[in-house]
Amino acid sequence: SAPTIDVRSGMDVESLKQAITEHLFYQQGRNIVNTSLNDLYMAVSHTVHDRLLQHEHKTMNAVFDNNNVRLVSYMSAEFLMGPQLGVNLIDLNIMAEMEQAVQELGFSLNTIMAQEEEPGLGNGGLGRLAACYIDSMASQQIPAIGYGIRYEFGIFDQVIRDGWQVEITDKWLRNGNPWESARPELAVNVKFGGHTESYLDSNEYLRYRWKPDYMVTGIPYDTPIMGYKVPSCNFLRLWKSEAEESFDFSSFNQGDYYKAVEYKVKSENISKVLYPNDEMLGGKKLRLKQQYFFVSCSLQDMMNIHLRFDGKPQDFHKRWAIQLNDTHPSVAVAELMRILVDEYHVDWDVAWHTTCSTCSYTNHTLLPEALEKWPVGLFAYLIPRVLEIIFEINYRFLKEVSSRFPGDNGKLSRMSIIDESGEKFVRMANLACVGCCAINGVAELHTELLKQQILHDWVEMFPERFHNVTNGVTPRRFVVLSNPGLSNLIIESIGDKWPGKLDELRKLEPFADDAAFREKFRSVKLENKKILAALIKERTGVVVNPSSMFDVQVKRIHEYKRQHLSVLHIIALYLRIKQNPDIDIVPRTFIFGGKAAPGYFSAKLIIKLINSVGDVVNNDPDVKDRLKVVFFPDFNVTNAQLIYPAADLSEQISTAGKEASGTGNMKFSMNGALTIGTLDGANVEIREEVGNDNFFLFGLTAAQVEDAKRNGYNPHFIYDNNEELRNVISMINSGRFSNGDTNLFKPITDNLLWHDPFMLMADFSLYIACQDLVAETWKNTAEWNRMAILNVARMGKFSSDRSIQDYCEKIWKVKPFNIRKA
Ligand code: 26V
Repeated sequence: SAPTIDVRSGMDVESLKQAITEHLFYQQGRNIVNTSLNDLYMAVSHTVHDRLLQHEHKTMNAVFDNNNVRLVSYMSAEFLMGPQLGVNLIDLNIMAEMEQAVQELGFSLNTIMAQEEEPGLGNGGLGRLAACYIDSMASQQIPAIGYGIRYEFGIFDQVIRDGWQVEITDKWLRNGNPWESARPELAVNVKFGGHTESYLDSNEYLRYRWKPDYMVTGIPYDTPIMGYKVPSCNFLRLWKSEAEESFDFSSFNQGDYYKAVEYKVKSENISKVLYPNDEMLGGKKLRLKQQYFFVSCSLQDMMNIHLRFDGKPQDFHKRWAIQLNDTHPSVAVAELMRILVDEYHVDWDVAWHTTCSTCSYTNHTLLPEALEKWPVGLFAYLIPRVLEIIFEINYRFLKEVSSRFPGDNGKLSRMSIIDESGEKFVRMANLACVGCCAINGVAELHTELLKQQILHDWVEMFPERFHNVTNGVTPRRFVVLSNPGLSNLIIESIGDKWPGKLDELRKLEPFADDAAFREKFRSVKLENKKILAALIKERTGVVVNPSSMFDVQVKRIHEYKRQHLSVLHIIALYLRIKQNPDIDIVPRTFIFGGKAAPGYFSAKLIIKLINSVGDVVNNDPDVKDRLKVVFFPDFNVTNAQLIYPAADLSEQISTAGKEASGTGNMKFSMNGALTIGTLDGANVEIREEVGNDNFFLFGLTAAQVEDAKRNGYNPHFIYDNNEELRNVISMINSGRFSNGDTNLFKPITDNLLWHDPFMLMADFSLYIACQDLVAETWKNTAEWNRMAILNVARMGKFSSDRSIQDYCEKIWKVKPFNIRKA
């Protein structure tokens, strides 16, 4: 019998076609023959969104029917989501049906997917991790809400002009967003400014209330987050700030129209723009407002949900586990206390137990300059009642410290939430450590260094709070969606269970020794490289050879990540060619990508250096196209999905001890790139998993880096004693890459010779030697592909599903909730 068409939830081709056609007409006012690409994208996405809502609705009903379920609240100032259409088709398992439906309507699904403007609501690793984790929570059937900010402008778009980075506003909402639903009925208000006063309640208890200067309304916008081939669907709830309705009314009535408008602008500014936060934000008032705004909105929303279950306010921790993604939301500790104590009149000690039992904190960096602190004065001005609560938390906490460690004043001043060494600051990491029952690092090495270095005092005080949860990435987006060629090859060989159970990939190991499989694997990689080569041509004009080795470093530009170490290697190879034009050298295409914080001068100069070296090397006839250097502009999730699958060599070359984990390293390896890397972050564990023989290791260890610094590291001495290094640096200083300008790159070379805080000089010769080994290995295609296949086969540990299972067991104490069985 003919299938019955169901335009809202049917998963067959006919239903999808009908749904697309109806959305196109009734939502976009178009029909198939006169549609624009964006209207079509909107119609297809609304069709998918309908189906997600069905699952979301069922999931929420099942959860609200069950009084014993503990929910996870993943609080993050950033969610770097990437495009939504493709992953949702994979999660719903209707990619093939949608492809056919769209084709029968006369279009191509790839073109439609390429129309999506990604929500770039994050800077890099931290924000992308949050996106992978909400994907995995849904796939693991953990009831969870991701809470954050609906920035009107996400991370800036990068264009390259004359080799320099130029930032362009990210107007990601300009063509509409079919994935979100505003929920104005769930709006909440957030207080700012003013003063506090005490009063006696009806039981004669001393209470405090906050008389704010003004209030801002938070409107939640929900995006469904579908699990992979399971019925569970969670959501991401992002807050948009608006003027509180009743507030401007009074000033308007008094005729002060401009003041009312000014207040409206001030309110809406809070969720206007994402800070490109690899730069110091000390004192950025708006950033603190953003943090308090989204934390307060989220906690009020969570309390409303808790009360809907008939929960008592002090039992909040039984309903909710909060994960604080870095210290950006750590004001939650004080805000939850304020809500419990001031608004629900819970006793301080009971409220403190509730708060500590609810919250956990993930640290994402060891760099001391990245530790957040806010001037006390700013806190007092913006959120006076919250500051009073922090003082009270601190007073009680320091009493505890001095009774545990009598007479240790150093410890007292280091652990105090308030930094009183000069101008007073609120230390956000200390607030998080005091008020969270669990604290974790993001890779084994990172957690160890955290315990030895910046959080040492806290380990002595609360050893039981410390955990490691090694990061992971979602194989749905970064393998199944990004690399269909590889996915299909794996499915042909070991079946299709692996995307939801990545340890299954181990079954690929025997295929590493199968010449026919290796050949198919090689040809998949080559096809991916051809696609990227075409895109490189389109975006940069540079023609690259798909059969050359694609040597890739894509990530934020930062001195500790050492993009410039790779540049020194490129120049060394260029010099070898110039000295001996007939030299036998492995053809390589060096591909860089990444954004620099707009105020980070050195990072922007590194981008200019990469482009300048590229201009010379790419156009020198002596090179005979054996080396190409490309800076791929505007590295984002969309571009990343085309770059990882095309990489042969993954550069993970940060100074040991500086990269907390890295997650790009995992995406490369899962897509069959070999890694050249230091013993830093998750590289250590990746190498452990894939095997030492299948990983190109070089460089000082974190301990050696520290030792060298202690013993008076002298970069110039290394330079004096290494001829190749001297020639490389001289070539830069000669103006060869800067049209004779000998000053342009001086800030970089001077820094390397006289300071070199990230020890490029110390690692240079080890890196070059290791790269020579990489080149030797590349010449043996069978061996290279064998190693690459073993990398893919052994990456199971780095699925974000495993990370989420670790959080559930070690930290949240929550179990999967099967909505079919509920
Ligand atoms: C912030 C700042 C601000 C001040 C100037 C220097 C600086 C450097 C880095 C940062 C970012 C810190 C937070 C962060 O994004 N960490 C990243 O988190 C990823 C997910 O856990 C992890 O894989 C990366 O290694 C880590 O850098």
